[in-house]
Amino acid sequence: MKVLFTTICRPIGPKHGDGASVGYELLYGQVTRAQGIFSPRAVHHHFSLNYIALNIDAPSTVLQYPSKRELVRELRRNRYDYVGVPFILATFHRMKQAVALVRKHSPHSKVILGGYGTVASDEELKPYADHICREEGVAFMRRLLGEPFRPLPYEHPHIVSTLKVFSVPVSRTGMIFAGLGCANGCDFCSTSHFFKRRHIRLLPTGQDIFDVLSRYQDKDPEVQFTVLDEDFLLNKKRAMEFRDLVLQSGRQFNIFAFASIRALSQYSVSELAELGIDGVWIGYEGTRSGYGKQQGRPLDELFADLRKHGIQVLASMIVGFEYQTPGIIKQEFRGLMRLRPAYCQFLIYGPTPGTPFYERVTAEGKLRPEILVTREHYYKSCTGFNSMVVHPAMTREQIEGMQRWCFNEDFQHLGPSVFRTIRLWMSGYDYLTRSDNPRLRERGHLFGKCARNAYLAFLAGKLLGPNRRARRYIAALEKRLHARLGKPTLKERALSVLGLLAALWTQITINIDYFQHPRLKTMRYRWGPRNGLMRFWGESEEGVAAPELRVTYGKTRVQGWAWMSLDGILDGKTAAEFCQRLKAELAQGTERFVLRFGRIDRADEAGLASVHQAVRGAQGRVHVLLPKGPIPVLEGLRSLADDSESLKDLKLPDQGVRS
Ligand code: B12
Ligand code: SF4
Repeated sequence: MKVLFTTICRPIGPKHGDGASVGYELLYGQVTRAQGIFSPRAVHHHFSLNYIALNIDAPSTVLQYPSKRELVRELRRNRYDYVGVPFILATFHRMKQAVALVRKHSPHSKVILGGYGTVASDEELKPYADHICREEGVAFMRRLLGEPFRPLPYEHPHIVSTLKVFSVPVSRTGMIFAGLGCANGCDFCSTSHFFKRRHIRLLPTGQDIFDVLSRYQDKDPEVQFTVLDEDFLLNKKRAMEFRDLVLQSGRQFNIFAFASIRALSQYSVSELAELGIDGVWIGYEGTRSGYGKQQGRPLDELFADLRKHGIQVLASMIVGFEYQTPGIIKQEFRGLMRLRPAYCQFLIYGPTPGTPFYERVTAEGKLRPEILVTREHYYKSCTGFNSMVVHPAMTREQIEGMQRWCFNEDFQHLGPSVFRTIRLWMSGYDYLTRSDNPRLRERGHLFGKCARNAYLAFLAGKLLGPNRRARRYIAALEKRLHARLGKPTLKERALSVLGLLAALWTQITINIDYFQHPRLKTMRYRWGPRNGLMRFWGESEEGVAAPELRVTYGKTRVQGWAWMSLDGILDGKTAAEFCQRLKAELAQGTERFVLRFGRIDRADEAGLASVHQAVRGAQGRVHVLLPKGPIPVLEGLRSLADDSESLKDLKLPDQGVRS
């Protein structure tokens, strides 16, 4: 049984017939969209596909943004039993194209549709789908493929996206999947109602979160994090458990997360900084929107406190609430500007099927008739950039115009977000380096380091900033940095000239639509060893190395001894499975076991703890044999090692039965 997961095909975007904001990037498409060359940029994959592929047993392939030709090539090259396609409403028409290619070039494959686009009705989706997933995808796929139930937490994929400023890579972000859905149930929210206002904790405990972040950081000490979980900090018990582990470990994380005012108000901002939070996405929405999540600390106080600690805020505001008029929107916008967020997003209050807002406006017959010409046209408009509901005070043009005005004014008024961020680093540096708390002082110095690394952006900012005021502000900020962190070296001066050239080059690439589309990324899971051809095509091995523990098992002829050899990756899940098996063997009456550890590439605390528990629980029947010499990953098992003479004399074969 083989499974292919593929995203919709590139190229996508307004120039290719999609909605104005549709693309591969979050910031550039939906947040800093008015900031042109100053927008930080990062391509985002459809992460759900890697997440699911890693957690099913069947061999699978993930294609991220293939062209039509590349998808057809993959369909022809391998015989897939199932093809999974994720989509959202705005890409419904793209899903149809991808499915048509599957039907034509791999007619025997069963098509599975998943993602938030499946809020569309069965009637609409049935022509394209053999199966529809409207729930958490791993459990669904395992059920569909007849694989046994797997409890949470699942294996976590290693997905890093690179952030670029002026086309130059500046940081790497590890994506963390901590939860799905949200209990807050705001009336317009697709994800909350998709999961029926339940919060599914993909990483149920603070320990689970800590383990995943640590694994990323062990591979790349500089990596930063984005946690995908709708209101990450609402579950205080989990967050505080995570914080305790962070403090004990002495690690410093930099985490961007989604958090409501209500959730944030449960903590002091110092606690948030200790936990590693350096950015939060807050729904500012509107001053009279009245959502429960907006209850908590007064906004001006909370935002000022966050700024002082160097924590960036991405604030999202809604345009098109019934109580709003252009005047009220401007008032609310000015209130938002006073809070000085690093980033702003402005979306139009839009009805998505499955939400209470949709139910209400359809019942009241308020969907704009021109949007409803065809169902597909309506879906294509579900981007947050189209006015879809008849408004008591504003026309469609007015609402969409106000949204554009907000994006532009934000840029003109507060300047490029990259410089707002540098300013926050400076505030964090100034405030935290004076703290009594050594952890926070260390954090302050890290912010100082980030600000110093940003020297190269200033020349471009001073020359190309959006207006005189912004350019003067950038120049003043630069002076402040030089005074606090030191004058630029000759190398830094030279680099800032290169920064300017990179900014100009970025403008050219945008103008001629060059380098604006990602290349295909292919990942294979449980596919067997990569061959030269696969490497030639640039396929990634990440998935092939899915955590697994290889176990060889045999029985010696000497007095009922049995042995098991272990190689590979000893993490919580694989160790738990292995220990179950060991227990079963012991229950069958085998007298004594030798557990021989071979080449263990990685072990985590949960894995080591399971082995400890199993060995201790076996009451002397399991003897542990570790490789000679210091093996850092296995140090946690040192206390179990058995160096007795009887084991040394035991002749264990090199080869065993591969299981
Ligand atoms: C990352 C992200 C992006 C990225 C990546 C593209 C993508 N669609 O994933 C980028 C930045 C490119 C993006 C763009 C857009 N996005 Co977006 N995006 C998200 C975001 C923030 C996270 C999704 C994610 O990766 N979660 C983590 C994974 C593990 O969870 P998951 O996706 O829910 O997947 C689980 C299940 O849903 C299910 N599942 C999902 N897909 C599949 C597929 C199969 C085959 C199966 C079996 C199961 C399955 O299994 C998974 C594991 O349990 C969500 C909001 C959110 N918090 O979820 C919005 C969201 C999906 N985006 C949305 C929108 C509207 C857009 C844009 C149209 C915005 C715009 N104005 O242009 C564009 C469209 C462009 C595009 N390429 O799709 C909406 C969709 C609403 C809807 N009902 O249609 C959401 C829900 C935001 C919102 N709250 O409104 N987005
Ligand atoms: S708090 Fe955010 S994620 Fe939760 S329901 Fe409201 S809008 Fe949706």
